[in-house]
Order: sequence, then C-alpha cells, then structure tokens
Amino acid sequence: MPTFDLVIKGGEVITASDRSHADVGIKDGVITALGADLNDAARTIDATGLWVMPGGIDSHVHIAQYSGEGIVMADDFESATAAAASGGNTLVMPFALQRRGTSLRQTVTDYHALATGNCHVDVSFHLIISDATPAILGQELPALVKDGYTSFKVFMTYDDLVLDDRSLLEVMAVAKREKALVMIHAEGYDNIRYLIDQHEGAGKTQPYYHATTRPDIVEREAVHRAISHAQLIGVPLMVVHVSSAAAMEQIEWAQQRGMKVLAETCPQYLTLTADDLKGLNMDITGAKYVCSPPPRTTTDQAAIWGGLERGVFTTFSSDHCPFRYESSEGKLNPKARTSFRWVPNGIPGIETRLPILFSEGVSKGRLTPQQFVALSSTNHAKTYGLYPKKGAIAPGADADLALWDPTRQETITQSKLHHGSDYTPWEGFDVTGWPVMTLVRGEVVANDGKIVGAKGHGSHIGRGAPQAVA
Ligand code: DUC
Ligand code: ZN
Ligand code: ZN
Repeated sequence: MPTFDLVIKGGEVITASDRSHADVGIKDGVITALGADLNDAARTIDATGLWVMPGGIDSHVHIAQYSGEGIVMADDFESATAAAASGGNTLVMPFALQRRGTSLRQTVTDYHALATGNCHVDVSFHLIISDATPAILGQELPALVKDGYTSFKVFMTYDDLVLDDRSLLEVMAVAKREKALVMIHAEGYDNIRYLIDQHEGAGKTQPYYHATTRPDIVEREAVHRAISHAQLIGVPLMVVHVSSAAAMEQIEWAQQRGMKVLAETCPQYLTLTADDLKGLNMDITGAKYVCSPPPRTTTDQAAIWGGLERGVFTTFSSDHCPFRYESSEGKLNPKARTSFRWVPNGIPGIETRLPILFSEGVSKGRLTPQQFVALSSTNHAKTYGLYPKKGAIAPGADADLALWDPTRQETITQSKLHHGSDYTPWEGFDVTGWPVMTLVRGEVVANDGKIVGAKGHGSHIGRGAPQAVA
C-alpha cells in the first residue's frame, strides 16, 4: 500500500499565515503530510507554477430558497455546488429558511432533502429565523444548535422575515446561552417602506429606485441598532453583506470599543455601483443588479477596500442569491414590470467571488495571498466552527484544496459559468488569477472549468461553536 493516495507536487502552499514550497500528501481524504519530496503515492498531481490554497468557503449563499409567491431561485443544490466547485470553493453555507408558522426542525429536514445526494462540494446550513415564538426559541433552536447548526440569520426588513427589536433581543439571548452566532441583515424596515411609498407615489418605479429607497442611512441606522442590541445582551454579532462606508464606520466604532462585532462584505460592494441599476437608460435591465443592500458609490467601494485591508471585515462571501433574468419566475416576473418593489432581491456570484477578490485584491497588490486565504476560507471556518478540519492546510485537515494559476488571465462571461442564472453581473469583467482545480476531501471535483465526478460527493458538515478569528 502506498503511503499516500495522492500527492500534490511542486506547488507553492499558501495558508492564512504562511507561504512555502511543499508537497501535500493525502490519505483517505485527509492531509497527512506537508514537506519536500513526498513520494510513494498512488497518484500525483503536478502543481508546478500553481498556488495550493485551502478551498474557498462561501459562508453566505442562498440555494433553492423560498423567495415568494411565483418566484423561483435559479439554482438547485446540484447547479449551485457545481458552480462553487468550478470557482475554487470546497464548502458553501446556505440557509434553511423558516417560513412563519412552520417548525424550524421541519425546515431543516426539508432543506436536507433538497441537498442530500446532490452536492459537488460540502455544505453546512445556517438557519433563518422568521418566527421567534417562545417554542421556537425555547426548544427547537437550542436543540438545533446542539445538533451542529451553530449560526442563524435574522432580518430587520422584509415583510415575511422582519423581526421587531424585542424579538431580535430574544434571539440574541438564545445565541448567548447556546454559544451560537447571530448574523444580521441590517436594513431598517420602516424607513424602507416609507421611501418605497414616496417613490411609487411620485411614479419612480424603475429598478434604479431600489437603490434610492435603501440608502446608506437605512443601513447605518440598522447596523447601529443591531450593535446596540448585541451590546445590551453581551453577545457577538456578525453583520453580513456590509455595503457602505457609513455602515462600516459603525462597525469599526464598535470594534474599537472592544465589542465583538464581526463583518462580512461581498464582491458587489467592491465592483458594482448603484448606477448599474440604471441599466440602459433607466430600463428594466437594471433589474439584473437588484440586490440588498444595493451597490453604492465608488467612494464606498474605496472605503470597503480599506476595511478589508485593515481587518474590519474578516469574511468575504458572495451572498449568491440567483434568479433568472428572462423569466416570469425571476427578475422579469409580471409584477416586477410595474415597480422595483417586486423585483426579487439578489444576484448570482458563487462562481465569480474568488476570481474577483484574487484579481482585484492580490493581483492588484491590495491584499497579500495570505490575506486572500484568510478572507476567502480560513476565517469562515473559524467564525462558523469548522476549523481546523476545514480552512487549513495542515496534517489532520480535510484535503479541501484549490489550485490557482496566479497569472492566468480570463474574462468572466455567462457561457463559461455553471450556475442556473441566465446572466452574470460581471459579464466582460477581466481577471488575473484563476482556480484551475478543486479537490474536496482529496477528490478532484472541478478541473479547468469542467465538473469532474458525479454529484453526491459533497456532504453536510455539522459545526461546533464559533471560534475567534485571531
Ligand atoms: N439578503 C441576503 O442576504 N441575500 C439576498 C437578499 C437579501 O436581502
Ligand atoms: Zn441579507
Ligand atoms: Zn444573503
């Protein structure tokens, strides 16, 4: 029996803290050795000239999620995880969304039924709590945390999801008791509803007005309120999809005062602006860019880059929330033609997240390769209780790896992508640096844009308590 099932030879191994030339020895899906000249392997992969990095972990994706009457998400678990694999990811974290009046446990069972046997990469579910009843918070939620669902998202907006301040406090108290992490969608419900009514009353119904009815003030106010709630309870908080300088300032303000406020941002807040929602001369094509929070200004983009560089943000996720554009069940559903209010919120990005961060960050000299690994993988694993099994290249870690060609130039285009959407917001976007091979637990799942092997290799991974990001 050879010592290794697989050795990845001759690459430069990059982790969140180090870079060095080493071979990676793998046995039974786990990394068992790192060193020079590892031989005695059943198989080798030549990684000369490539960077060997922990596979990407995308800790904020929406897959096959209920999105409203008549609206259908563009990805199922098979297409979303194929796209993830092709984009250099080895684990994604979708949400099991509780609909009001339903059991959280049943919700989780239902999402598992959709995922089981259909995934190309590993998955691990967060929960979305929309019904914070005493029974849910007192019994179902604590039991689910014990079963490894150690993070849950709550919303400060959306008719079907919004929690009032009292409920937010109650959820945070459960998170404190059970050692789980609350993720917050911070946009203020009443401010948005007021602005939508004003806009529609003035006949401003095109997709662009999605952005002006959710200005940065709305995000800043909600972020500050959520931080205050978390401070009152004495619990850490993760503010997801931060889009604006104003919101980021609130987070940095809290961090500087020693509060445990974590923050995530996404490619759309570095590369898109509200002007993209104007489409072609304020037409409906702007619907392709409707997501929440909306993209902002180039000044905000620069501020968010600063936050990534100095560690205000510790995770960089896609917020993949895919809808088809040319579809009556997607962006162009019949009501969406009457007002931006009905355009489903969300854009696809699971496959393009990492090339965009690599190219705009590492290739342009804003981030070190180690920062890239921390922001794209290791910090996600730590934050959500998966480390060091995931997010690491070290003996004992799962052999979840992405091999990158740091100099390869590509242009992002829909025809090369594997997701279920019929467009990408980054059509024509040039990048330098590309993931050429992805391995999940020692098995190649994507090779140069081709999905290798059958669906079903990806498994659900239960999680422990959130860990500090050092
Ligand atoms: N929030 C998300 O997290 N994703 C897409 C839409 C939204 O509002
Ligand atoms: Zn959200
Ligand atoms: Zn999201």
